[in-house]
Amino acid sequence: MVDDSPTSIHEEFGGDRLPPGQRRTERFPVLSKSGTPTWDMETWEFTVTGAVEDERSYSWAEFTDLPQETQRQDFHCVTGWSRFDNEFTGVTFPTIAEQAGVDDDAEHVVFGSLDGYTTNLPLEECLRDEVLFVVEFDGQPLPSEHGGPLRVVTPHKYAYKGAKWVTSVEFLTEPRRGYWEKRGYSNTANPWAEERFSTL
Ligand SMILES: Nc1nc2c(c(=O)[nH]1)N[C@H]1C(S)=C(S)[C@@H](COP(=O)(O)O)O[C@H]1N2
Ligand SMILES: [Mo]
Repeated sequence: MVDDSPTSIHEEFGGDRLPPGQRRTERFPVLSKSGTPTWDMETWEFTVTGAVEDERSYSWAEFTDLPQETQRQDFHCVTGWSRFDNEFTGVTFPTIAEQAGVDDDAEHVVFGSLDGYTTNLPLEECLRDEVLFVVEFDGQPLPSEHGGPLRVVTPHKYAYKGAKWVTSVEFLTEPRRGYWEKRGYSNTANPWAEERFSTL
């Protein structure tokens, strides 16, 4: 079942569906800091660590056994393009958090990827059903250039908050910046406030 309603996220942020300074594209550009990495599905592993009751790791078979849902989401890249109505299927962040049992003092999350990329968000901004660990795009396995086998999407943030080729989630009691957040991009990344660059 496809949930057709999540395009109302912009209303929560008090803006138009197309955030300020963005232009709409029908294409799906690829943005990767260092190309598409390689991996072996036999040894591929997804780990959940840090401020949780149960640190865990999942094989691909274990991960894809988790409950999945399909959502229609918009995608906003900080370089200025937006792509509407992407059909993503995957496991919600709250499902992963619930499985691990997040500690009361956890406040922050860092995602890690096969290409060495990292990105960070406050825990409360991850505990939303539309923060999705995506395994399928338009009903097909997620293409590797777009982060397959597994990526995160964050329709309430610029897309650099969604790690492609994600293999780790670390829960933290203190904030820590990721790859672009250390290099001058906004830590908060709200598209409707045009938070593109860091002001600190
Ligand atoms: N692991 C990883 N994730 C990443 C990136 C990356 O270089 N490596 N680029 C980010 C950026 S800047 C954007 S805009 C989106 C691009 O996703 P796409 O290539 O599917 O359009 O992925 C984000 N996630
Ligand atoms: Mo980006």
